[in-house]
Amino acid sequence: MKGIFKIDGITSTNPLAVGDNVEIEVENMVENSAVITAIENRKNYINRQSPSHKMHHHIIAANVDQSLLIATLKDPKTSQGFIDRFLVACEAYHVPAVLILNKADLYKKKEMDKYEQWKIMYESIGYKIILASVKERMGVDQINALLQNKVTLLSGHSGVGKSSFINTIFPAIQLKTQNVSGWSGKGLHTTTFAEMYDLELPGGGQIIDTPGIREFGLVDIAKQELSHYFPEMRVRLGNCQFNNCLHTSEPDCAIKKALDEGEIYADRYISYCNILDSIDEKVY
Ligand SMILES: Nc1nc2c(ncn2[C@@H]2O[C@H](COP(=O)(O)OP(=O)(O)OP(=O)(O)O)[C@@H](O)[C@H]2O)c(=O)[nH]1
Ligand SMILES: [Mg+2]
Ligand SMILES: [Zn+2]
Repeated sequence: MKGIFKIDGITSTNPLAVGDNVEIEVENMVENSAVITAIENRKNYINRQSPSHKMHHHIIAANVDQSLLIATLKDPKTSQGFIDRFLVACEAYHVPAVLILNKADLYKKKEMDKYEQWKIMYESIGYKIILASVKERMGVDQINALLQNKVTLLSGHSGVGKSSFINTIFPAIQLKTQNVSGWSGKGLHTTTFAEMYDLELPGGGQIIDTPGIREFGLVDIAKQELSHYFPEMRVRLGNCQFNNCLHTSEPDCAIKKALDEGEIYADRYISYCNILDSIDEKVY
């Protein structure tokens, strides 16, 4: 890369991200080397707080058509809080999201009950949720069908099977994967950088494998905006008495009313409150 790029005026730990379209200048024909001279404007991107510098952003990927969040209910366990944070980021950046619950082969009654509960809840909000076992090739064709002609971002904790999924649909790639037995909770972080692969599908398409993420630190979302990124709240916002309602203790709040009437799931509302509490309002 030539010089320093400042994109969208944000401080990013990686100015160039997977999925970026760039202009290059060939430097040396013999060595086949080139320098990146410009990054084209992004259609969208997904970013999160850099785990090492809270003030910096890390762009996970740019120019994506959809994101698949791979979650697991066992080895490792993905919490609803993590899922909801990820969904909020996807809503904020206008990236359609699909939930995959992988490792179904390991699920017993407890996990299956949770899946059934999540299925009803997330589908009522408008998110597709697919039960899968990459190991047993269950759900894989259904996921594959979503990938045609699209740029898809794969995300999730370390060890949930992101790279294994790509290996299953595209045996020619054979990415490194690692057993999670003796799981420490921290993850093995087998994949260390994001990489895009062309899919051998009739309609084309690309898939981006990413390193596992432990926490999803949201950036650039103000408290006032947050409910816009919960689809079930977004449709009801016009009915709150105050247009700056945070839906916590204000009178005549349409969200609290929907919650009381069972039209908004308590677990989603809890996620909302937790995220709301975690947003530090920037002081200008
Ligand atoms: N039982 C079971 N194990 C699976 C399944 N899918 C993947 N695994 C195993 O889970 C372990 C971790 O898989 P990876 O594909 O390396 O996970 P990853 O999400 O790419 O992890 P990072 O690269 O660290 O982010 C491997 O041992 C896989 O064989 C599944 O459906 N069932
Ligand atoms: Mg991996
Ligand atoms: Zn309200």
